[in-house]
Amino acid sequence: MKLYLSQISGNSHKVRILLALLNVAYDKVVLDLSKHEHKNPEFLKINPRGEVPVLEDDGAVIWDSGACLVYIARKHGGERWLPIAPATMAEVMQWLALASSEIQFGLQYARRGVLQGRWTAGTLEQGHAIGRTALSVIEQRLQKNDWLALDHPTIADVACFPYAETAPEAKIALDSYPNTVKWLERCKALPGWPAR
Ligand SMILES: N[C@@H](CCC(=O)N[C@@H](CS)C(=O)NCC(=O)O)C(=O)O
Repeated sequence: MKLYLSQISGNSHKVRILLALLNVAYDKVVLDLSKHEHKNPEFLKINPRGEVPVLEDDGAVIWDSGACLVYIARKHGGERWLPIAPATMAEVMQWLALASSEIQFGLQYARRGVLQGRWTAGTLEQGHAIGRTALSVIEQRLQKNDWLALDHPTIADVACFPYAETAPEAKIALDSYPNTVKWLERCKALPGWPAR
């Protein structure tokens, strides 16, 4: 298995987390986004979106962090990380949807703007408004539950973790989200959970 990633990328971090939790060996190809290596013609043949992460395995090429999580969970995670019963699978997938909508367009893009000065998808204020929607949804769920989708950790938690953790880098303090802070710690305490 080969993972194309960048060190700063929260989406790459999601895939690294699941591979580490499941103890799956893989080779890393680290791209330097500041040198636009993800826009090289060679890489665009692998991912026409010109983004990391991308996973290659057994002839399959999978781009998008959510798709990578689904692939790894189904291949290596048994029933635990992505169950296949209709209702439970859907409950997990709704959090992957949050990760690729409000979390990406709010928390991820506000962080990118703050750290890299790139504001291609709205202002800091707009990013904060969308990002706070994501954090409120997470916070509300965690008021009565330890994990996002089910009563144990799943790829829902992995998908939502990185940009919730880095919200302060997007200038969103987590003080107003105490259950989210506890959940971040709970995630990091899982055996094998890798540092950023
Ligand atoms: N929805 C995609 C988003 C991927 C994405 O935004 N990747 C960033 C790094 S975290 C990237 O490669 N950005 C390239 C760019 O901004 O030009 C996913 O979940 O994988």
